[in-house]
Amino acid sequence: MLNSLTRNHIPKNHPRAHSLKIRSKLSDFYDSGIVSQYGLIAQGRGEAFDYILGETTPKISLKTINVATAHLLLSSSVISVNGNSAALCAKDIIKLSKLTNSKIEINLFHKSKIRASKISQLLKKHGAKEVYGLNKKYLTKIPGLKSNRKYIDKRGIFSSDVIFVPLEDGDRTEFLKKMNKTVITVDLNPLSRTSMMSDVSIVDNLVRVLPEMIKQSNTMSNLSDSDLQKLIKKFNNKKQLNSILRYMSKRLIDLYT
Ligand code: PTJ
Repeated sequence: MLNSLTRNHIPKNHPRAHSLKIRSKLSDFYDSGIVSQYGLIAQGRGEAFDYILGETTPKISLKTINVATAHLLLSSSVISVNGNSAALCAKDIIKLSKLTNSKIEINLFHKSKIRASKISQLLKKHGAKEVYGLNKKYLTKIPGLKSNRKYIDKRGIFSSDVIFVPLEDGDRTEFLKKMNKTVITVDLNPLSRTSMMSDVSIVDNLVRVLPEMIKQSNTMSNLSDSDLQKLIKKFNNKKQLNSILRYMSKRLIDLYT
């Protein structure tokens, strides 16, 4: 209630109005039990990096988004959802999953049955038919991973080739790679363990990435499998990460001088 009031009182011409609205939205979803308290901290961490990016999608990231979309269109894929990604982008997650025929699975770091069920309800409200990761009967573990992210669904992440991980920092990517998965991540921090370990690291804000992936999925749906494969083959993630780091460093210097 208080948060909705705050949102209504953000002046339209406030220089940080958009960012404040997103903060307020996340705070509302914290109140309703979708986002964990740590999710609010993660948002602040992301904001700092987004500030350096200039709060727009750099051209470099557009290319990475293109390759990520090619992967989703080409292979059996799952979109992994946590509290923050559900709160920020539930509608777009469903749209993208439909366009790319990807499954949706809830995977939480701060594990909570109630929160998982609320996230599932939110996703279903936006049109998700099936949400994996909730039914204990189908859960198995990522070998070697200690955190709660180890629980994965046999029908979802366990049996899919490409795992799309929006917004997390941790060791899951490394262990998914040990399972021979192709991992696509979205993380504003190019130096996070997740960004460093994944096959396709999108360094950008999830709220901009998903609409772009939806747009690209529509335009790329006519491409043949071999065209999609060519895009993937040409891509070098390490080079992309270096370019984005250089881009961010230059922005910092330009802002200073
Ligand atoms: O819902 P749960 O329990 O699974 O918890 C989810 C969070 C996000 C709280 C959990 O995964 C966590 O603690 O994440 P970290 O370690 O804080 O990492 C979050 C990463 O996401 C950081 O590197 C942030 O820079 C980045 N980030 C935050 N917001 C965004 C983002 N990246 C892209 N888009 C964003 N909007």
